[in-house]
Amino acid sequence: MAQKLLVIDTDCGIDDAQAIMMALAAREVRILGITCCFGNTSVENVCRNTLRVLSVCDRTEIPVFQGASSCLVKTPNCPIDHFGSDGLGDVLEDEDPDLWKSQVQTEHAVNALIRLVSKNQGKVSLVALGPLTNLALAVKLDPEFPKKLKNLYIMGGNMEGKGNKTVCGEFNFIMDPESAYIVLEEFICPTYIASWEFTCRNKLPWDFFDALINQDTPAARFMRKITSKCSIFSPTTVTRKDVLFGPGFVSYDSYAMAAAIDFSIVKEYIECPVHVELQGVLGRGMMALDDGKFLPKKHNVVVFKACDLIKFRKLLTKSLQLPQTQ
Ligand SMILES: [Ca+2]
Repeated sequence: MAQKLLVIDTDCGIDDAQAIMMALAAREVRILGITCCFGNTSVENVCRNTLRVLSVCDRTEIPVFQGASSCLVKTPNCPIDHFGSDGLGDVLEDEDPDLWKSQVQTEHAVNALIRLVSKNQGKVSLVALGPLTNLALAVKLDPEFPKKLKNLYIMGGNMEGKGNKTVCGEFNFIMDPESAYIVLEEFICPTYIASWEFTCRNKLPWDFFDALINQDTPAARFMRKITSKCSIFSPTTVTRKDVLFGPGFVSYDSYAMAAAIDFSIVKEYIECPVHVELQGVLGRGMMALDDGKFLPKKHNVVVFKACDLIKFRKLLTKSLQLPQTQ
Protein backbone atom coordinates (compact mmCIF):
# COMPACT_ATOMS: atom_id res chain seq x y z
CA MET A 1 0.00 0.00 0.00
CA ALA A 2 1.35 3.42 -0.92
CA GLN A 3 2.03 5.55 2.13
CA LYS A 4 0.27 8.89 2.63
CA LEU A 5 2.79 11.73 2.69
CA LEU A 6 2.53 14.09 5.65
CA VAL A 7 4.12 17.37 6.63
CA ILE A 8 3.37 18.46 10.20
CA ASP A 9 3.41 22.12 11.26
CA THR A 10 3.54 22.33 15.06
CA ASP A 11 3.96 24.56 18.11
CA CYS A 12 4.99 21.46 20.04
CA GLY A 13 3.25 21.41 23.39
CA ILE A 14 2.01 18.27 25.12
CA ASP A 15 -0.92 17.58 22.78
CA ASP A 16 1.29 18.20 19.73
CA ALA A 17 3.73 15.62 21.13
CA GLN A 18 0.85 13.14 21.36
CA ALA A 19 -0.30 13.96 17.81
CA ILE A 20 3.22 13.65 16.37
CA MET A 21 3.57 10.25 18.06
CA MET A 22 0.26 9.23 16.50
CA ALA A 23 1.70 9.93 13.05
CA LEU A 24 4.98 8.16 13.92
CA ALA A 25 3.01 5.07 14.96
CA ALA A 26 0.89 4.97 11.80
CA ARG A 27 2.52 2.69 9.23
CA GLU A 28 0.21 4.07 6.54
CA VAL A 29 1.85 7.51 6.64
CA ARG A 30 5.35 8.84 5.94
CA ILE A 31 6.38 12.13 7.55
CA LEU A 32 8.46 14.21 5.12
CA GLY A 33 9.30 16.86 7.68
CA ILE A 34 8.13 18.78 10.73
CA THR A 35 7.99 22.56 10.61
CA CYS A 36 7.97 24.55 13.84
CA CYS A 37 6.08 27.70 14.77
CA PHE A 38 5.87 29.76 18.00
CA GLY A 39 2.70 29.14 20.02
CA ASN A 40 2.63 27.04 23.16
CA THR A 41 6.16 28.29 23.78
CA SER A 42 8.96 30.05 21.86
CA VAL A 43 9.86 28.64 18.45
CA GLU A 44 13.26 27.65 19.85
CA ASN A 45 11.58 25.53 22.54
CA VAL A 46 9.20 24.14 19.91
CA CYS A 47 12.17 22.90 17.84
CA ARG A 48 13.77 21.39 20.93
CA ASN A 49 10.50 19.72 22.01
CA THR A 50 9.89 18.26 18.54
CA LEU A 51 13.39 16.81 18.49
CA ARG A 52 12.86 15.40 22.01
CA VAL A 53 9.71 13.61 20.79
CA LEU A 54 11.52 12.20 17.74
CA SER A 55 14.41 11.09 19.94
CA VAL A 56 12.13 9.21 22.38
CA CYS A 57 10.56 7.45 19.39
CA ASP A 58 13.90 6.71 17.67
CA ARG A 59 12.88 8.73 14.60
CA THR A 60 15.48 11.49 14.47
CA GLU A 61 15.94 10.90 10.75
CA ILE A 62 12.82 13.07 10.19
CA PRO A 63 13.98 16.63 9.46
CA VAL A 64 12.82 19.45 11.76
CA PHE A 65 12.73 23.06 10.56
CA GLN A 66 12.57 26.30 12.56
CA GLY A 67 9.85 28.73 11.45
CA ALA A 68 7.96 31.82 12.56
CA SER A 69 8.88 33.28 15.94
CA SER A 70 5.85 35.57 16.26
CA CYS A 71 2.54 36.47 14.65
CA LEU A 72 2.12 38.72 11.61
CA VAL A 73 0.58 41.81 13.16
CA LYS A 74 -0.10 42.37 16.86
CA THR A 75 1.41 40.43 19.73
CA PRO A 76 -1.44 38.43 21.23
CA ASN A 77 -2.45 39.47 24.69
CA CYS A 78 -2.88 36.07 26.25
CA PRO A 79 -0.74 33.70 28.32
CA ILE A 80 1.10 30.94 26.46
CA ASP A 81 1.96 28.73 29.40
CA HIS A 82 -0.84 26.21 28.93
CA PHE A 83 1.64 23.31 29.17
CA GLY A 84 4.29 25.05 31.31
CA SER A 85 6.80 27.64 30.11
CA ASP A 86 8.74 25.11 27.97
CA GLY A 87 5.58 23.64 26.37
CA LEU A 88 6.25 20.16 27.77
CA GLY A 89 5.38 20.56 31.43
CA ASP A 90 8.70 22.03 32.68
CA VAL A 91 10.00 18.65 33.81
CA LEU A 92 12.63 17.71 31.20
CA GLU A 93 16.30 18.38 31.61
CA ASP A 94 18.56 17.88 28.62
CA GLU A 95 22.13 16.81 29.15
CA ASP A 96 23.10 19.41 26.56
CA PRO A 97 20.48 22.20 26.36
CA ASP A 98 21.99 23.42 23.07
CA LEU A 99 22.05 20.04 21.31
CA TRP A 100 18.83 20.85 19.38
CA LYS A 101 20.63 23.71 17.62
CA SER A 102 22.90 21.23 15.84
CA GLN A 103 19.97 18.89 15.06
CA VAL A 104 17.53 21.39 13.55
CA GLN A 105 17.85 21.95 9.79
CA THR A 106 19.41 25.17 8.53
CA GLU A 107 16.65 25.70 5.94
CA HIS A 108 13.79 27.92 7.16
CA ALA A 109 10.49 26.12 7.84
CA VAL A 110 8.56 28.17 5.27
CA ASN A 111 11.08 27.38 2.52
CA ALA A 112 10.99 23.73 3.56
CA LEU A 113 7.18 23.67 3.35
CA ILE A 114 7.28 25.04 -0.19
CA ARG A 115 10.10 22.71 -1.27
CA LEU A 116 8.63 19.51 0.20
CA VAL A 117 5.16 20.20 -1.20
CA SER A 118 6.43 21.37 -4.63
CA LYS A 119 8.50 18.18 -4.96
CA ASN A 120 5.47 16.00 -4.23
CA GLN A 121 2.68 17.97 -5.91
CA GLY A 122 -0.84 16.80 -5.14
CA LYS A 123 0.42 14.16 -2.73
CA VAL A 124 1.10 15.91 0.58
CA SER A 125 -1.34 16.26 3.47
CA LEU A 126 -0.35 19.21 5.64
CA VAL A 127 -1.39 18.88 9.29
CA ALA A 128 -1.35 22.22 11.12
CA LEU A 129 -1.32 21.98 14.92
CA GLY A 130 -0.36 25.51 15.98
CA PRO A 131 -0.82 29.15 14.95
CA LEU A 132 -0.99 29.28 11.14
CA THR A 133 1.87 31.76 10.61
CA ASN A 134 4.17 29.44 8.62
CA LEU A 135 1.29 28.52 6.31
CA ALA A 136 0.33 32.16 5.74
CA LEU A 137 3.95 33.03 4.94
CA ALA A 138 4.18 30.06 2.55
CA VAL A 139 1.21 31.24 0.46
CA LYS A 140 2.63 34.77 0.33
CA LEU A 141 5.99 33.44 -0.92
CA ASP A 142 4.40 30.95 -3.30
CA PRO A 143 0.77 31.73 -4.25
CA GLU A 144 0.54 28.28 -5.92
CA PHE A 145 1.41 26.53 -2.64
CA PRO A 146 -2.19 25.63 -1.62
CA LYS A 147 -2.90 24.17 -5.08
CA LYS A 148 0.09 21.86 -4.72
CA LEU A 149 -1.24 20.32 -1.49
CA LYS A 150 -3.39 17.21 -1.47
CA ASN A 151 -5.26 18.58 1.53
CA LEU A 152 -4.94 20.51 4.78
CA TYR A 153 -5.95 19.44 8.29
CA ILE A 154 -6.17 22.13 10.97
CA MET A 155 -6.67 21.98 14.71
CA GLY A 156 -8.03 25.38 15.58
CA GLY A 157 -10.84 27.87 15.49
CA ASN A 158 -14.30 27.48 16.88
CA MET A 159 -17.70 26.56 15.51
CA GLU A 160 -20.03 27.72 18.28
CA GLY A 161 -18.48 31.10 19.11
CA LYS A 162 -16.91 29.75 22.31
CA GLY A 163 -13.28 30.62 23.01
CA ASN A 164 -10.68 29.14 25.33
CA LYS A 165 -8.37 32.18 25.41
CA THR A 166 -10.77 35.07 24.84
CA VAL A 167 -14.57 35.22 24.83
CA CYS A 168 -14.69 34.04 21.21
CA GLY A 169 -11.08 33.15 20.45
CA GLU A 170 -9.52 29.69 20.30
CA PHE A 171 -5.78 29.57 21.15
CA ASN A 172 -4.24 28.73 17.73
CA PHE A 173 -6.36 31.33 15.92
CA ILE A 174 -6.13 34.08 18.55
CA MET A 175 -2.32 33.73 18.59
CA ASP A 176 -2.28 34.93 14.98
CA PRO A 177 -5.72 35.88 13.65
CA GLU A 178 -4.31 37.42 10.45
CA SER A 179 -2.58 34.16 9.52
CA ALA A 180 -5.73 32.15 10.25
CA TYR A 181 -7.62 34.61 8.02
CA ILE A 182 -5.08 34.30 5.18
CA VAL A 183 -5.08 30.50 5.32
CA LEU A 184 -8.86 30.15 5.34
CA GLU A 185 -9.22 32.70 2.50
CA GLU A 186 -6.35 31.56 0.28
CA PHE A 187 -5.93 27.82 0.84
CA ILE A 188 -8.40 26.54 -1.70
CA CYS A 189 -7.28 22.92 -1.29
CA PRO A 190 -9.61 20.45 0.47
CA THR A 191 -9.51 21.65 4.09
CA TYR A 192 -10.59 19.83 7.25
CA ILE A 193 -10.98 21.50 10.64
CA ALA A 194 -11.06 20.09 14.17
CA SER A 195 -12.38 23.09 16.11
CA TRP A 196 -11.97 23.63 19.85
CA GLU A 197 -15.58 22.78 20.62
CA PHE A 198 -15.40 19.62 18.48
CA THR A 199 -12.39 18.36 20.42
CA CYS A 200 -14.02 19.18 23.78
CA ARG A 201 -17.31 17.52 22.83
CA ASN A 202 -15.33 14.39 21.95
CA LYS A 203 -13.39 14.26 25.22
CA LEU A 204 -12.34 10.93 26.75
CA PRO A 205 -12.67 9.67 30.34
CA TRP A 206 -9.78 10.18 32.76
CA ASP A 207 -9.48 6.44 33.40
CA PHE A 208 -8.65 6.02 29.70
CA PHE A 209 -5.93 8.67 30.09
CA ASP A 210 -4.47 6.73 33.05
CA ALA A 211 -4.41 3.50 31.05
CA LEU A 212 -2.91 5.35 28.06
CA ILE A 213 0.06 6.86 29.88
CA ASN A 214 0.68 3.82 32.08
CA GLN A 215 1.62 1.57 29.19
CA ASP A 216 5.12 0.12 29.63
CA THR A 217 6.91 1.83 26.73
CA PRO A 218 9.41 4.71 26.34
CA ALA A 219 6.76 6.92 24.64
CA ALA A 220 4.20 6.33 27.41
CA ARG A 221 6.81 6.97 30.10
CA PHE A 222 7.69 10.24 28.32
CA MET A 223 4.00 11.27 28.17
CA ARG A 224 3.53 10.29 31.82
CA LYS A 225 6.47 12.47 32.79
CA ILE A 226 5.50 15.58 30.78
CA THR A 227 1.91 15.48 32.05
CA SER A 228 2.90 14.72 35.68
CA LYS A 229 3.18 18.31 36.94
CA CYS A 230 0.73 19.91 34.50
CA SER A 231 -2.48 20.86 36.31
CA ILE A 232 -4.72 20.51 33.26
CA PHE A 233 -3.89 16.79 33.19
CA SER A 234 -5.34 16.40 36.67
CA PRO A 235 -9.01 15.34 36.84
CA THR A 236 -9.48 17.63 39.84
CA THR A 237 -8.63 20.80 37.87
CA VAL A 238 -11.80 22.45 36.58
CA THR A 239 -11.28 24.57 33.44
CA ARG A 240 -13.67 26.39 31.10
CA LYS A 241 -13.68 23.20 28.99
CA ASP A 242 -15.02 21.18 31.94
CA VAL A 243 -17.64 23.80 32.78
CA LEU A 244 -18.92 23.98 29.18
CA PHE A 245 -18.54 20.39 28.05
CA GLY A 246 -18.18 18.26 31.19
CA PRO A 247 -15.13 16.56 32.69
CA GLY A 248 -12.70 14.58 30.58
CA PHE A 249 -9.32 14.43 28.89
CA VAL A 250 -8.82 16.24 25.57
CA SER A 251 -5.74 15.78 23.37
CA TYR A 252 -6.68 18.68 21.06
CA ASP A 253 -4.19 18.27 18.22
CA SER A 254 -4.63 14.51 18.04
CA TYR A 255 -8.09 14.87 16.47
CA ALA A 256 -6.77 16.67 13.38
CA MET A 257 -3.92 14.15 13.11
CA ALA A 258 -6.26 11.17 13.51
CA ALA A 259 -8.45 12.48 10.68
CA ALA A 260 -5.38 12.90 8.45
CA ILE A 261 -4.36 9.30 9.15
CA ASP A 262 -7.82 7.72 8.93
CA PHE A 263 -10.70 9.96 7.87
CA SER A 264 -13.22 7.34 8.95
CA ILE A 265 -12.79 8.59 12.55
CA VAL A 266 -14.93 11.59 11.47
CA LYS A 267 -18.50 10.34 11.77
CA GLU A 268 -20.32 13.59 11.09
CA TYR A 269 -19.30 16.94 9.62
CA ILE A 270 -20.58 20.25 8.24
CA GLU A 271 -19.41 21.45 4.81
CA CYS A 272 -19.61 25.21 4.35
CA PRO A 273 -17.52 28.36 3.85
CA VAL A 274 -15.83 29.70 7.00
CA HIS A 275 -14.52 33.15 7.87
CA VAL A 276 -12.09 34.47 10.47
CA GLU A 277 -13.12 37.69 12.20
CA LEU A 278 -10.29 40.22 12.47
CA GLN A 279 -12.14 43.19 13.92
CA GLY A 280 -14.17 43.65 17.03
CA VAL A 281 -13.60 43.83 20.73
CA LEU A 282 -14.97 40.34 21.35
CA GLY A 283 -14.85 38.66 17.98
CA ARG A 284 -11.19 39.00 16.92
CA GLY A 285 -9.84 35.57 15.96
CA MET A 286 -13.24 33.87 15.95
CA MET A 287 -14.06 31.44 13.15
CA ALA A 288 -17.61 31.88 11.85
CA LEU A 289 -19.37 29.16 9.85
CA ASP A 290 -21.44 30.50 6.96
CA ASP A 291 -23.72 27.48 6.75
CA GLY A 292 -26.56 29.82 5.76
CA LYS A 293 -24.53 30.94 2.70
CA PHE A 294 -25.01 34.65 3.49
CA LEU A 295 -21.67 35.67 1.97
CA PRO A 296 -20.40 35.31 -1.61
CA LYS A 297 -17.47 33.00 -0.77
CA LYS A 298 -17.89 29.62 -2.47
CA HIS A 299 -15.01 27.52 -1.09
CA ASN A 300 -16.36 25.00 1.41
CA VAL A 301 -14.31 23.48 4.19
CA VAL A 302 -15.14 20.40 6.23
CA VAL A 303 -15.79 21.19 9.90
CA PHE A 304 -15.92 18.08 12.09
CA LYS A 305 -18.94 17.39 14.28
CA ALA A 306 -18.70 13.84 15.64
CA CYS A 307 -15.78 11.45 16.17
CA ASP A 308 -15.61 7.66 16.21
CA LEU A 309 -14.19 7.44 19.72
CA ILE A 310 -13.50 3.72 19.55
CA LYS A 311 -11.16 4.20 16.57
CA PHE A 312 -9.72 7.38 18.12
CA ARG A 313 -8.85 5.56 21.36
CA LYS A 314 -7.08 2.85 19.36
CA LEU A 315 -4.96 5.44 17.53
CA LEU A 316 -4.05 7.15 20.82
CA THR A 317 -3.14 3.86 22.49
CA LYS A 318 -0.96 2.82 19.55
CA SER A 319 0.72 6.23 19.49
CA LEU A 320 2.34 5.58 22.87
CA GLN A 321 3.59 2.11 21.89
CA LEU A 322 6.80 3.60 20.51
CA PRO A 323 9.51 3.13 19.50
CA GLN A 324 8.44 0.42 17.11
CA THR A 325 10.51 -2.73 17.41
CA GLN A 326 11.06 -3.09 13.65
CA1 LIG B 1 -0.51 22.71 19.11
